[in-house]
Amino acid sequence: MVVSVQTALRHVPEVVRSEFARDVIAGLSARPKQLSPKYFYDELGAQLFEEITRLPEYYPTRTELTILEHHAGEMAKLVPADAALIEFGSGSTRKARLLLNAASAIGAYVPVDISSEMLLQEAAELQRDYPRLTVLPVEADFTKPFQLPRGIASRPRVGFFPGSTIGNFEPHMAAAFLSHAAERLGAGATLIIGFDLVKDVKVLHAAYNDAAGVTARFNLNLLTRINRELGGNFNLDMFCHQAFYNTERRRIEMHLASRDRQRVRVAGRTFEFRGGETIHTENSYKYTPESFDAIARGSGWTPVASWTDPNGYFAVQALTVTAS
Ligand code: AVJ
Repeated sequence: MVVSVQTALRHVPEVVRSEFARDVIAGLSARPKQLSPKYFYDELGAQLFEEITRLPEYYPTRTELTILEHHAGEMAKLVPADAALIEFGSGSTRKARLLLNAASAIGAYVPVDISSEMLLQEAAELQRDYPRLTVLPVEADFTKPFQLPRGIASRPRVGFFPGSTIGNFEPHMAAAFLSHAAERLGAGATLIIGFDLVKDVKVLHAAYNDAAGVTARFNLNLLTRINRELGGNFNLDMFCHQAFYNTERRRIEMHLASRDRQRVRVAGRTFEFRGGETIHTENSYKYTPESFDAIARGSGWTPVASWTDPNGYFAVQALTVTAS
C-alpha cells in the first residue's frame, strides 16, 4: 500500500517529531546509552544549575566571576570602538555586565541563547540598565550555524563564551565550534572565553558530587523532563547520580546508573537496562593552558592574553582571529 508522507506522519505522535524526542530515542538506543547535556536546562534544570553555582564545592562560577572582576579593565583594552559583544549561550547576563561596565567601547550586545524566555527577559532588563546600548537578542542553538543580526554588520565583533560551556564539547567539537566562531565573527574579531583547568582530582570530584545532592537532582531532572515532555515512565528511585574524573581524557563524566534490570517506556518505545548500566549525560572537559592553546591555534585563533585565579583553578583567555 502506498501512503503519502502526510498520511504516514499523521500516525506518528507529535512528540516523536521534535528534535528532543529524536535525540532521546537515538541516545537511549545507542551503546553506551547517552543523552545531551544541553537538555538539562528546562525551567527547573536552569534553577538547579543556578543553585549549583552557589554550592561551596562548585568553584567554577565564582572563580570565573572573580577573574572577570579583577581583569575586566585589561579585557576592555582589547575591545575596539563601537564593538558588538556577542555572547554564546548567555543565560544570565551577570558576567556580560562586568565587561559592559569596564568597556565603554561596546556599542551593541547580542546574547545568543536557545531558551527564549530567559533570553528575552534578561535582554529587556539589561536594556533598561544600559539605555544607550543596542541590545539584539538572538534565539538560536549556538552549537549550530545561526545568522548574526543585520544591525551589527558594520561593527567590530567581540565574542564572549564564559562559563566553561566549551567543556561540554568533545575536543573535536570544541575545535569545530571555535572554527565556526572564527568564520562567523570574521577577520579582526576577538573572543573572550572561559574554561576550567586540570587540578587536584579531589577538588574536581567534590564539585560534581556536592554534599547537598543538588548536582544529583540536576542530573536526575533530565529523566523528569523526559517523563513529562516525551511521555516517559522513568522511576527516579531506580537511577542514581554518578560523577567521576576520567584522568586519561581529562574530563568529569556524569552518568545516571540503573539500580537494577529494568524496562523503561519513552515516546512509545521500550528501552532495556541492565543492572548498573548507565546513561552518559555529560562530559565536562578540563584543559591545561597548553592543551587549550593547541585547540585554539588549530581552529583559526591566536591567543593574545590569559587570566587565571591565584589557585589556578579556572582560566579566561582572549583570542583573535588568526590573519590568513
Ligand atoms: C555549565 C557545562 C560549565 O560542566 O561544570 C555543573 C555544568 N554539570 N555541574 C560544568 C554542570 C554539573 C557545567 N557547565
